[in-house]
Amino acid sequence: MHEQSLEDLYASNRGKDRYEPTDFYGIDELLTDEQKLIRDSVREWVKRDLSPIIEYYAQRSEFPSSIIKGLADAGAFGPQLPSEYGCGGLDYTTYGLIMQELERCDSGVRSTASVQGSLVMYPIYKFGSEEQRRKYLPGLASGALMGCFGLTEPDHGSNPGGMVTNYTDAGEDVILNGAKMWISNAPFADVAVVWAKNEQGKIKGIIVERGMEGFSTPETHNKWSLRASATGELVFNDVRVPKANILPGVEGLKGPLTCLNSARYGISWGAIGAALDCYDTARRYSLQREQFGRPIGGFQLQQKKLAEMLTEITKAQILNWRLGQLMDQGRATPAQISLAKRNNVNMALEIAREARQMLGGMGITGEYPIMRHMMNLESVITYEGTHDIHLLILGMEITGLNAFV
Ligand code: TGC
Ligand code: FAD
Repeated sequence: MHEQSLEDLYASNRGKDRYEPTDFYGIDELLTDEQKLIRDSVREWVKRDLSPIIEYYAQRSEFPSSIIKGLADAGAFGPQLPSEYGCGGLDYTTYGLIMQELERCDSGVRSTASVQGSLVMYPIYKFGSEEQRRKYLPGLASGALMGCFGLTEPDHGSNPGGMVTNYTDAGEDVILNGAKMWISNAPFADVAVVWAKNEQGKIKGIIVERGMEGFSTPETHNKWSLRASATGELVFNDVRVPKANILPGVEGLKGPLTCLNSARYGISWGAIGAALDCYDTARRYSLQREQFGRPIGGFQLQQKKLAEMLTEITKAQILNWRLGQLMDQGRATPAQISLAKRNNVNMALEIAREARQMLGGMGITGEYPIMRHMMNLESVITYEGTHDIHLLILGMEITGLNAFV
């Protein structure tokens, strides 16, 4: 793929994103004016500044770093956290709507925002000291600092409690050793919220900064999914980290899992965005593409696909509207969030597969976003708890019996 300047990309692709949202059951009437205003402004930003360049960056397997400021200005970094730290001070429904609009364009870009807001800023806000909040949150909200979240290890993915990354006491500092794998934003992150065991074997969160000796972030290459998101490892070789960087407010696996509740919630909205884009693309294509002398949208088999897509999207929209209310009331349970993440991501992936078929050969090209969504969603159904892990979480909720062990 030949090099193209950002100016050329914008000049040749601006205005080509003709996405029209679908709201079959009038969910808009349940949203406040502020929620709709913010959602619409993110939608406009996506159309103007993100859509024209996303395919190019995904094909090159490169994160479009030029969008960081735009993401911050759109309020995508920590919208649900208090404004006194430079964050949005908004409700969880608005947070979800922002994630929906970002993932409508690309799951990788939503990933960058999810990690920053829910997995880096949220733990610093929730479990950090006041000094840590003031030191990091304003920079993270403005995009001056970017962060990543290190939980998964080469030998501990679904079972993060088995982690081996650890630190030992060294006076004013601790010495951190180990490695994290599959870490979104790692290659360019300025700070990493890392979960590691202390000498008592208890999991603690610790803020590691780029430049600390012995800390490196090699990039993971050859991904067929989330190509516009940078993924990497976090490697700690006797890294000396000040004790002041340990998050004082939590101990144990519930620390990272509490952050995952917020991020999984955002994903459940993001997935609807990806599904809406696939549905909208397939619907419009079906009206333009003619075979056997008429638009393929006139054939019953294609209508069945569209009708089922609309049904599943509508069910997910209603589910999420209610989940947003529960989040805002502080009543959403981890199992309720698991249900939404699991259902909505699977729904989006199935819609992407069906929509891809509706476009025939054109569906596999970068002329349309569907194949990119489909490949992205293979990661989304795996990270933040796999499809099967969320089923087991629900199974435990229903029966009270733990099927993990
Ligand atoms: P278990 O014994 O069940 O629980 C250990 C402690 O954690 C508490 N807990 C939770 N707390 C808050 N929220 C939740 N959702 C919680 N689930 C469990 C639990 O009460 C207990 O607390 P305490 O005080 O008794 O110690 O844990 P387990 O070892 O049996 O494991 C089960 C579990 C839940 C960890 C597993 O089911 C799981 O969720 N695995 C998935 C791992 C995962 O999601 N990793 C995600 C890595 S980050 C990522 O993918 C980011 S991608 C970002 C992007 O690019 O968008
Ligand atoms: P495994 O845990 O090895 O699972 C393999 C298979 O076994 C899965 O199908 C799983 O469902 C199944 N399985 C596991 N246990 C059970 C069981 N008890 N019963 C039945 N089936 C089971 N992690 C981070 O910490 N930070 C990040 O920023 C991050 N970003 C990511 C970005 C990408 C693109 C990807 C792909 C992953 C990312 N992850 C991140 C890691 C992600 O959370 C893990 O990949 C995920 O939790 C699954 O772990 P695993 O890949 O080790 O699979």
